[in-house]
Amino acid sequence: MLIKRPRFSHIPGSEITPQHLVESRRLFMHQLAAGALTASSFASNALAAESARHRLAAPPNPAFTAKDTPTKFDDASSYNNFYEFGTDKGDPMLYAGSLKTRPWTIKIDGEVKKPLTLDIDALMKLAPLEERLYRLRCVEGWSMAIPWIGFSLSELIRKVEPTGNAKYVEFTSLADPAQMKGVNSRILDWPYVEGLRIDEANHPLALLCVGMYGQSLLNQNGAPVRLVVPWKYGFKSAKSIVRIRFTEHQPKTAWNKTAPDEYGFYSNVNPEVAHPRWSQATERRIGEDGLFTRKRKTLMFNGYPEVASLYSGMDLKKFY
Ligand SMILES: Nc1nc2c(c(=O)[nH]1)N[C@H]1C(S)=C(S)[C@@H](COP(=O)(O)O)O[C@H]1N2
Ligand SMILES: [Mo]
Repeated sequence: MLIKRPRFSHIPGSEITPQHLVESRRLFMHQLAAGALTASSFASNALAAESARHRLAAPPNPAFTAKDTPTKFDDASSYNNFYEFGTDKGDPMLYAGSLKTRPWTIKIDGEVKKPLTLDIDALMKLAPLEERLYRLRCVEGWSMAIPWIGFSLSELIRKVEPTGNAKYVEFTSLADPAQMKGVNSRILDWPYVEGLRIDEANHPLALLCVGMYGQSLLNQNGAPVRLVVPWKYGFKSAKSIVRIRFTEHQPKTAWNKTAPDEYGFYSNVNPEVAHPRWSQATERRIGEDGLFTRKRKTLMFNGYPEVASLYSGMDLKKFY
């Protein structure tokens, strides 16, 4: 997120991004087809194997596929917010390589009848994986459309059987200064904590996400598991989650603790409620950043009107 209003500057994909591996594979196939494969193509072959290792198959779910053109993989994996690795957009790509995502354990506890401690590979088999193209709108005023892979968070909630006291769900990200250089800075009150009301968490749109663009999540995008809540500002979608706790009281979230007048608990995308320091009425779609490109109008609930009933009778100016 931000302290100061940022200016978008395009960060070119690194030489080492998996997209580069994909490109190499394409080249390899091309050479293969052209019969021009020689010993010198051996290197691309190794790159192809590396790319295949991350492949994650999931059929697209048409009911959750936005009409938008997907953002380029290179942009989605190089222009990131993940303050545990630094505050610049390019920091996560540069520094998240130090995060070890196996073994990885997620604890699900609090107000549930069946608490669970799950290994990430077991979590990934809890429900069928599917691909969903969702818009992601950052509070900073930019957006993307990303083909995420995962399943509805409600699938997990069902398995742990929340008690009658479970009114909220709290999500905690890993905060290990040994693996995450940004955690040594005091820019946020670590660990990164986010939360949802339980009915929001149970909405089918709320996605427990383990992949994107046909492969497992890259570290900079929140590997091995993150949340994606497409009708809320991006910061609600906590990355690299280690704990999911069901609570009776509203969780204290990291951004709300840091700047309560700027970041509320709900944080629904709302073009009518300005951030105290800038309007939220428009957005820049990453990849459409040409000199003469018009900004897009931001849509209520980020263009997911089906969630409106969750907030009926609520003053969304007050509960921002
Ligand atoms: N743990 C953690 N989760 C986080 C953040 C963060 O700094 N730390 N940034 C948030 C913000 S502000 C946004 S916009 C999205 C960005 O997700 P992306 O980089 O995969 O597009 O992640 C969110 N999740
Ligand atoms: Mo954000």
